[in-house]
Parts: sequence; C-alpha cells; structure tokens
Amino acid sequence: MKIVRIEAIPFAVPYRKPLRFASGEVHTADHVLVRVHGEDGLVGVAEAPPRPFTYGETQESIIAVIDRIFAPELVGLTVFEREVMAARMDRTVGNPTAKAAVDMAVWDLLGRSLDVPVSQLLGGYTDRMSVSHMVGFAPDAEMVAEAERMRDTYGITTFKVKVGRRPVSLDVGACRALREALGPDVDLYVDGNRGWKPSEAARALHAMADLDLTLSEELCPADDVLGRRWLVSQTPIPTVADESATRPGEVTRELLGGSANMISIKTARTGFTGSQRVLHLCEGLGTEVVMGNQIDGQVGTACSVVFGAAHRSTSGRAGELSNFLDMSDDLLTEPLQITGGEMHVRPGPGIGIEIDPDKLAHYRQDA
Ligand code: MUC
Ligand code: MG
Repeated sequence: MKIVRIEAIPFAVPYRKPLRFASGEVHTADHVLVRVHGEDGLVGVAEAPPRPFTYGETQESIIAVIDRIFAPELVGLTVFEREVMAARMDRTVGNPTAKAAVDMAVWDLLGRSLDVPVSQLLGGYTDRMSVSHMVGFAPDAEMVAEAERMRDTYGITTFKVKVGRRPVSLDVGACRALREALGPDVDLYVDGNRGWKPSEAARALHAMADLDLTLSEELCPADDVLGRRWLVSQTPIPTVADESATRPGEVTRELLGGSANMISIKTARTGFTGSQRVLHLCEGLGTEVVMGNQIDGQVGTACSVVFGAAHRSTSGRAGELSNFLDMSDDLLTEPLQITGGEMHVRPGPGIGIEIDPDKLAHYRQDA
C-alpha cells in the first residue's frame, strides 16, 4: 500500500502539574501529531514531543522538517519500504523525534492495513509491561505524596527520581525521604539529566549508598568523557545512558568507552525501526535496557508499551509509562489505563489507538 500524504499537526494540552528536572521543565504537551495516509484511506498515527533542552527540536522545527523534507521524500513509497524510508530520513542529521514519529505512524498504517497489532509484528513477546513513574523536582513532602498516590491509585512500585540539583544535598534528601516513606519493597532509581559534575555525582551516590538504588541515569554530561568513565568505576549501580545514546553509534561509543553499562530506549526518539536496532545492538553486547519516557502523551506512551511488550529484554523491567497522568487531557477516544502497576497493549490493529476528532479539533494549534 502506497503512502499518499503525511500530515504534521501541532497540538497543545496543558499539564495539571509541570514536570521539573535538571535540564528543563514541561508545562504543556505542545506536541506534533503525525498522520500518514495510505492510498486505501487508512491512516497511521504517532506523536513527536519537542524537547529543545535534549535534542534541539521545537514544535515548529518538527513540522518544518516533516512538511519540507520527509514528506516529499516518502510519499509514493509503500509501507513495506521502511528501510528505504529510514535511509532517506537519515540523509538529514538530527531531528530524532520527527523521524521517530513518522516511522511509528508508518508502522501503525502497516499494522492497520494487515489488520495485525504492531506489537505482534515487532516481536509479540507479551501483552503488557510493569510501569515505572518519574517523580520530578518538588519539595520532599510533595515528591513523597506523589509517589504514594501513584502506588495507592495505580499499584506502581517502581519510581525514577529526578536528581541533578545544586546543592546535591537537595536530591539526597529527597531520595532518602522517598525510601523512608515507601519502604524497602519499591524500586528506586535516579536520573540527573546531566545536572551534576562527576565529582558531585560520586559524592551523591556515596551519600545514598544505603538507599538500594537500582539504576543511575545520565548524572553528568557525555562531554565529561573521562569523568563519566571514572564515575562508572566508583559505583556498583548500573549507569544508564539516555540522552547521550540516542542512536546506535552513540550507544556503541558510550558502552565501549566505559561511560555507561546500560541503555534507555525511547521510541519517541528512535521510533520502532531504530529502537529495534538499538535493542539488538544491546542484546549482542550483553547490555541491559530500560524503556524510557520522553515525557510522552498517551499516543507516545502507547508506542512505548507496544515496543516494550514486543520484546523479552524490554518487557523484563518496568517501563516509564505513567507521566501522561499529569496531563489535563489527551487525544485518544479511550484513555490508556494503568492497573495493578501494569499497562496492557491495546488489542486492535496497528498501535491499537484511535484519535478522538473532537479532542483533536479542540487542542490543535493550526485550525
Ligand atoms: C528522562 O528520562 O530524561 C527529561 C528530559 C528528557 O529528555 O526526557 C525526560 C525524561
Ligand atoms: Mg533520562
């Protein structure tokens, strides 16, 4: 089936409560809905979240690169020519979330045209994932209250705590308050979004040595090359590369350079095609992975669970699938559900979601 049209639609949904972290904060989901139209009238969808503080993309830049470069390169190809699509999009450097959304919308269209769920096309390992919730910066008591609410309401027992503030003691205190309130049975890990220097990160990890942290992610910038390598040698906690490892070459560099020993996979930046490349590279190297969150809305979260559930090594650990809960609304006809700490893949063809036309009309920014 041929692709006849690709649309990039800006929309904006306010957050009830902003997410704050070392590299920025998000108050509104000002994302781009990508719709790929097939010649038989079927439409595939996905969303691109602009993260200027991580990838340099904005809502406007995502729309421009899709409208001006990717759509003309891809219209006329069939949904089976995804390798050609990837090669053509890769002629343009950067723009990871724009490329990823186009890729995933094409997979959605492929699944719909075959009447098969994408999760089964990708690997079909299981139909669900455990959920991990990201807790952003706030006074300690608010961070604790949020984690307790997520545990009591949704059954979530894995939490990623944002760290990377100065002074370092703020984050150490927050992690300690969370561990004391939640007890030994929850999994806690930390993500610094490059906020600390290597020496600060080492000091913080030392101060938190009794908190049984399971992972530490991106505590300092990738450009602190030797500092990051030294930090890995200072801690028994696996070091996750996230924004420093956004494509296979970067994954290889971080791992072989000794600056990380685990990788965060985000469908929002590598789509389904690129995420499989990263996953298979990690499997080949014997490296663990975690499904990360690009502060996705429900469309993006549905993509994460589709990919995460499809594969053995991504479904074996809680994926970051819950931060859409802080949005005031979303675009789906049926909201995603988290129960008993788990999210299921939707059973329908493609990604398994439908966009509510009234909600899209209400939140789109170009009408
Ligand atoms: C994360 O894992 O880092 C915050 C910034 C970003 O790019 O993604 C989020 C979550
Ligand atoms: Mg991260």
